[in-house]
Formats: sequence, C-alpha cells, structure tokens
Amino acid sequence: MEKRPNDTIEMLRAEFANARKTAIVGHLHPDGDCISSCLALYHYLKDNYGYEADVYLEPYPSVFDMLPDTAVIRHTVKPEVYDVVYSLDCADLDRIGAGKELFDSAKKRVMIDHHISNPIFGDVNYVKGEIGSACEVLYTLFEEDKINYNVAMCLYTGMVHDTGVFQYSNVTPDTLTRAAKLIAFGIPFTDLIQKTFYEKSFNETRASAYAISKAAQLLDGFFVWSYMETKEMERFHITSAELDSVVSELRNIRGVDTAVFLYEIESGVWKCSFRSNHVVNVSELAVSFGGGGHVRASGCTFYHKKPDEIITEIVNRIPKEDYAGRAL
Ligand SMILES: [Mn+2]
Repeated sequence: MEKRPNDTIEMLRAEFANARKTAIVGHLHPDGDCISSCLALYHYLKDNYGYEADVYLEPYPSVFDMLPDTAVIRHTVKPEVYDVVYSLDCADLDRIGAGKELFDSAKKRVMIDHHISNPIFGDVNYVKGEIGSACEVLYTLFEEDKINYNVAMCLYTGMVHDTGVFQYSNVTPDTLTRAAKLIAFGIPFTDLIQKTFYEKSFNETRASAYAISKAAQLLDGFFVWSYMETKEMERFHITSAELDSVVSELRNIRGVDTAVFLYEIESGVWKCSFRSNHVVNVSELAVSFGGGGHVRASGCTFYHKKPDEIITEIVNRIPKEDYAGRAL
C-alpha cells in the first residue's frame, strides 16, 4: 500500500465525535501501551460522545485489570460489520490481534500509531513516529477539557510503559508536561507504575534470572543475547509474555549497545526482541527480518531456525560501521 501523509487532528476529532457502530482493536501480545490506549479511547468516546465502542484484544497480563472497566474487553470476535474500527498501537496490518477481520471488513478503518516503521494501512491515518507511546499520540488528539479521571488513568499507564517510566530517549518535555496534567486528576500513579510495570511473580523473577544467566556477548560486548526454549518456560511455569523484562535487563549491561532475546513460542518458532542504547537502529534491523518497531525497541519472528543460527544472521546484518573495530 502506498504510504501517504497523515490526516489532520481535526479529521480524527471529527471521527471521534461521529457516534456510530464502533470497535477498537490492538496488537498481538497486548502490552501496557496497547491495552491502555484501547481503553483510553473507549472511555473518551463513551464519556464525551455517549457511545460505547466494542474493544477486542488478545488475552493480556491480569495486572492491567486495575485499569477502569477492563470487563468490557472482548477476546473472541463475532463476525460483524462495523461502521468504524480503530486500530491502536499496531505497527502493521499483520500485527493486529483479535479483531483483525473486523478491521478488514469495517466501512471505515482508522489507524492511530507511533511506530516509525508503520506502512500506513487505514482509510484515516495518524502516525507519529517521534512520539513515545500510542497513549501520548491519543493525548495530542484528545481535547484536553474532555479528558477525565478514567481517560487519564489509561493514558498515563500507556505512557509509563512505552517510556520505561519516563526514562527512554523517546521522552520529551511535552511528554512530562502531559504526564503532569494526567497526575493532576488524582490518579493512583504510584500503584499504576509499581503493579503494572515493576511487580513480577516469583516464577517470573526466577525465570528472568535464569534467562539472564544464559546470556552471551559478541562483538567485544557490543552485542548481548539470550534465549529461552518452550520446555524451559514450562519448567518455570511461565509464558513468554512474562519474560518481557529480560531484554531490557540485557541492555543494561555496561558496554552493550544491542541486546536480543529469543523466546520459543512454539517448536522452532522464535519471537525475537531487540533493544539498543545509542547506535544500532533496531527498527531497520527488525524490518529487514519482516518485523517492525522503534529505533531503540523492535521485534520480529523467526521460523525453523536454531537460536545460534538466528543470532549469526542478526549480527551479520548489523552495519559494520556501527561496531567498527570490535572483534566477533
Ligand atoms: Mn506502543
């Protein structure tokens, strides 16, 4: 599909104000920004324009049930034709999880996102690759005097998750100003951060430590990676979604630029997460393997390969000038 420029804020606001049969969908393996952005839009439409959108998401970690009205989220899709379907936080069409067919069959498809690799796939499109979270993009689309407590809780949570609690380089002075205005609603921001971002189960903590203990360095420590097989996850009684923090921990190692973590999601199928600190553009790297994401955080999937074969392919695609002078 040919890439075309963004539509205007006014066009998006006109869509919000137009009450019709509406659904909201997010991406596979919903994360904090995805769940929060879908719920933020749900509350914004309901509380300001009086219509309830149907929200469709794949199952997600139960910690997010502290967000308002998660009971409205549906995991199974009834085939229906919607007047409008919003896709939030989806880097491309294939990333849409539950509700993909609803998006495809919608009379109008509205796409709101912040992934720089997004190919632009809606009828109405709003992508801001320079903004740190889909929730922050929504903040810029919402009219400030229409944001309420529930909307604030959702927007804040998404911003926290995609900025690593306002730490990553995608944070701007505007991000913090917006976060400050959201806190002013009296939302429980300490609990939102602790319970949805930092807190881990006992099994998750032990599994993460195990995955980190298997880490290996390449390129004189510029590159670090680890992996976890399905049978290992079973041994720790965890799912791949509970290992999300591992790749960030690997990136924290002194001297590392690029970190890779491979999760075996089924026999021979590996989900690959990339993170980088300053040098390697991991969005380009993931795109070159059929995935996508951001400059400092991205992902893709590998089929029918072994972890060390995958890592060799990845390292071979890192531009030589990025790690000049470092030995394999
Ligand atoms: Mn996001």
